[in-house]
Amino acid sequence: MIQYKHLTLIFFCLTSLLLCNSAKAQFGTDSLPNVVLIYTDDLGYGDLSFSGGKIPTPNIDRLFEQGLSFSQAYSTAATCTPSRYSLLTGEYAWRAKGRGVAPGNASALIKSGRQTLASIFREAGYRTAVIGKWHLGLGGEKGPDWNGVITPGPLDIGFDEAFLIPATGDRVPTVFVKDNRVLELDPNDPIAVSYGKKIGDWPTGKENPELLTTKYSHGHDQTIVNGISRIGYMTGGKAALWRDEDISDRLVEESKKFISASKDQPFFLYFSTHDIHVPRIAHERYQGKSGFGPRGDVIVQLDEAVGMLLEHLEKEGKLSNSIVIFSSDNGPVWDDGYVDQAFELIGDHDAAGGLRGGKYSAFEAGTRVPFAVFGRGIPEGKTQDAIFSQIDLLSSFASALNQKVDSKSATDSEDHHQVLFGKTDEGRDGLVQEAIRGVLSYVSADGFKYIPPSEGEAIVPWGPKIETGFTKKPQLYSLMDKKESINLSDKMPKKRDELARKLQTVIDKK
Ligand code: NG6
Ligand code: CA
Repeated sequence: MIQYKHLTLIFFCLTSLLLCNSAKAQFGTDSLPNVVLIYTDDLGYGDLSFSGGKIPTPNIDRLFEQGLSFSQAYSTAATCTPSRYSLLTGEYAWRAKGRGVAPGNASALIKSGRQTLASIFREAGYRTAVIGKWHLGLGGEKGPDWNGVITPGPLDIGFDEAFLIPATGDRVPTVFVKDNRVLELDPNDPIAVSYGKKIGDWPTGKENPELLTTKYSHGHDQTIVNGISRIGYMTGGKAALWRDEDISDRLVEESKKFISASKDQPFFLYFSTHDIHVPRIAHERYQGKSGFGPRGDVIVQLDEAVGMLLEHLEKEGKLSNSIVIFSSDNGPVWDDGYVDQAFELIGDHDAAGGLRGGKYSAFEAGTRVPFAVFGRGIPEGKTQDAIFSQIDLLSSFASALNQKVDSKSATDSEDHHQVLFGKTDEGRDGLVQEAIRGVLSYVSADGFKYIPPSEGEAIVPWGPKIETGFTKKPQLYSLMDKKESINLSDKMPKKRDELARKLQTVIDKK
């Protein structure tokens, strides 16, 4: 006689089989594809030669030309930390305070054990890694212990491996963190970091400008490392300091190692580049190569890095079984704190690709970013015109992998895997963009954009000469008007009110 426990076992086996098979069915064959998410920093909608940029980016263009290129994909915010927070958690960062651009000694913003894009992959049987810029805080309430075990961090939210730039290249400490320790730290030379008072006796940009090889334009006048003054003070950890010129190569090398080590398991790699954030210090072999100054040179470097990754995937026989996603965390910026002539040398290269604003802004260039999906099962050479938000990667991959989404934490992530994989152009109804000062706008699928009245300054007040999009009047634009030049708010009050209501509904969502 079959006993109850046998029945349970049979039932369990059958459901696992079904679940497993349907995960495979979503991807079309019987092995799961590797997924590489290339997440760049401050790369604009028009920065690739694919989209009209003047600096050749043949390797990245390949992803757009031979994959599915999105005309209207968005990061959730016009700065880094909130975009990355939403990308990984599926929750809009503005739902709680303290998720703006994080200082270099911030504590971990994503709670241990929380479901993330990475944990979805891990649960589905993938090896997972983050290699590159983190900028989501590390360590407990007191912040990271740079001389000990740095936890919590990425290893506590779904990543098996981590090789990190803890915050940004322009924030101390300028060291890599491997898994949960500072790499190559000499215990006899401990690191100390401060985001308040000066500590240690290392020179600063403010006191010793004659020591600078790259000058600052605003902010960035604190501890000098490698001839560049940074945000924040540090001392110690000499053996662990990076050389800015080598960052890109190092991240590629670490990624290659991770890819090669993935033998019998599919992998998810979150490859989070330092380029093209400031300070824009390309390796010597790229310096002066673009003809557009340091900003152009790091675009060339970024393109080469992507080329090296693709080549390695190919060499390892893994490219045909991989999906590669390419995007950026926010729009372009020119002078972001260092004198590198980004404005002066821009020539006819339009980094914003005809959109208004840039990084920090409520206008489209703040969050409408390059986005392509390439590889196994993805239509070749097609354009996706549906609106798409990076916040949906979590639910979309969860769906494709038959993983359950914790809707209590990933409150804002919707399953649009059919849009992501180019099977339909029926996407979201609308999405919310976050500019600086927490100003939220709403983009609707029918091609309109609403920016509510706000008090903030019309131009970013601390240096980058970028329009914020803030005025005391409500603004409504048709997105056919690429430059957001004609405010339709008075002409189309019904539409304006409809979008204002929709925005409020998202804000009020519990
Ligand atoms: C700003 C920095 C800017 C950049 C930005 C974060 C100053 C004056 N400006 O505060 O240089 O680091 O933060 O950029 O300090 S992000 O892409 O990581 O969001
Ligand atoms: Ca950024």
